[in-house]
Amino acid sequence: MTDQFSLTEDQLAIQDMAQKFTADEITPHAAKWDEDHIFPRETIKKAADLGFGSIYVSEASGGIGLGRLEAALIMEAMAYGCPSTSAFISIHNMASWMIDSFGDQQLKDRYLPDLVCMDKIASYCLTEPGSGSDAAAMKTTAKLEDDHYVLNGAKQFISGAGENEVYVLMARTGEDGPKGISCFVLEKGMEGLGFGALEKKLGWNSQPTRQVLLDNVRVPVTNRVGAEGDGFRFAMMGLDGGRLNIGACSLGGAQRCLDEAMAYTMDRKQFGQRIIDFQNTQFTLADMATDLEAARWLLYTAAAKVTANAPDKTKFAAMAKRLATDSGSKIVNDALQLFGGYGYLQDYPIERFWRDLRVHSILEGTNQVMRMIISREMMRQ
Ligand code: FAD
Ligand code: 2MC
Repeated sequence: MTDQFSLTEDQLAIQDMAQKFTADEITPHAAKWDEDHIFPRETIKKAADLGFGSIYVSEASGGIGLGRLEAALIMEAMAYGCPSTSAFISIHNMASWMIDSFGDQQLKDRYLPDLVCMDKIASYCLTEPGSGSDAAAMKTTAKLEDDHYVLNGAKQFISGAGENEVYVLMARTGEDGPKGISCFVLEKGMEGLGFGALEKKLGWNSQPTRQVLLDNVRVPVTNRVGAEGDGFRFAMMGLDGGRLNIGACSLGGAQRCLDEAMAYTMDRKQFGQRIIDFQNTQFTLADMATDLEAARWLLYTAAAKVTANAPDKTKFAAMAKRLATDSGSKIVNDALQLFGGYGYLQDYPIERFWRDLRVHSILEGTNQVMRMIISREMMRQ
């Protein structure tokens, strides 16, 4: 199992560990987390005990220093139980990686020890009420006053806001456009840092989403990540990996629903025969499996490219996110159809996966933005 189209022994072992963790700690509880909107902080901490909070944070900073394919395997495995919780852990990984990759040593020393073990959890704050897809049009300002920046503005749709302790936040320190944006680390409890009301959502109910509100928040200069003006580039580099993970969460959710649909259609009978004995069912299942494998292997290829810092990594990450999230949602929708009316009930997990995966085509860059990135790169190359 070591040729270029197979996972290595180490990767299989990581996948196995993540699958076992999911079966024991996530799958039995995910429906309740969704129904009662429970944020499973204790389970997330147990995931961090296995290193899943710092998958691609360097070993020098206390992380487990793995590559993006390993991260995708872990996210895919955890999403088999709960896509929302898996994606939440992915966002923390993305924000922690930005501090590790672009922060200076004092910033790493101050924040990463608590982040790698997830005693503290990090949010990623890019989107604003007036700038979602056009992220570089952000209006939040950071004005330098002696040894502090003073931040004012609002961030929209922030996963973990209000619960999390650390906020990796992009704000404008200079000119209009991407080159005037810098990256900062903020902490819950800083004066003037507030949160909006809890958003009521279609899915992703195991984690809170709120606005982050900035009213003259004084942030020490030492909390700036990297140089002034580099924040947008850091944010985009973070998203190259984040998008792989969101795609992987769709793969895990789709695999779960495919497995559930196989089992259900083998059991359920109509017209005197099993649902799976109708050729329509077999063809539907065959297409679901084929589309899932195609998306999975593009995603694994893209992950290897991001690890290797390949010149076409951004294009491949966008392609993989687009395909895995669209295919994942279609596969879950087909599974729901094969369940008939029962797929629509909360007695079965399909409707939860349907709701949770829907947002993956929207966040971390909509799938229209993914097409924009892909076509731009095609024209450039
Ligand atoms: P808009 O940008 O207003 O887009 C509306 C529609 O127009 C979309 O269909 C879009 O594809 C389309 N569109 C826009 N521009 C173009 C174009 N040039 N060509 C073609 N079509 C276009 N953000 C964070 O920073 N941190 C988070 O933790 C976070 N978590 C989130 C959690 C949830 C549950 C949700 C729903 C969102 C989250 N987001 C987060 C925000 C998310 O990234 C944005 O919602 C997303 O980027 C889209 O921005 P928008 O919602 O403003 O939509
Ligand atoms: N890696 C490194 N640098 C990058 C990059 C990447 N992946 N993408 C862009 N850049 C650089 C780019 O090279 C350019 O620098 P330079 O002029 O020096 O070459 C600079 O950043 C500006 O890039 P663009 O000119 O492409 O910027 P533009 O404003 O035209 O569009 C776009 C960028 C549309 C791709 C970006 O705004 C985008 O990704 N929008 C979607 C927003 C998004 O994904 N939000 C997700 C929020 S997080 C979330 O949803 C969660 C759930 C956590």
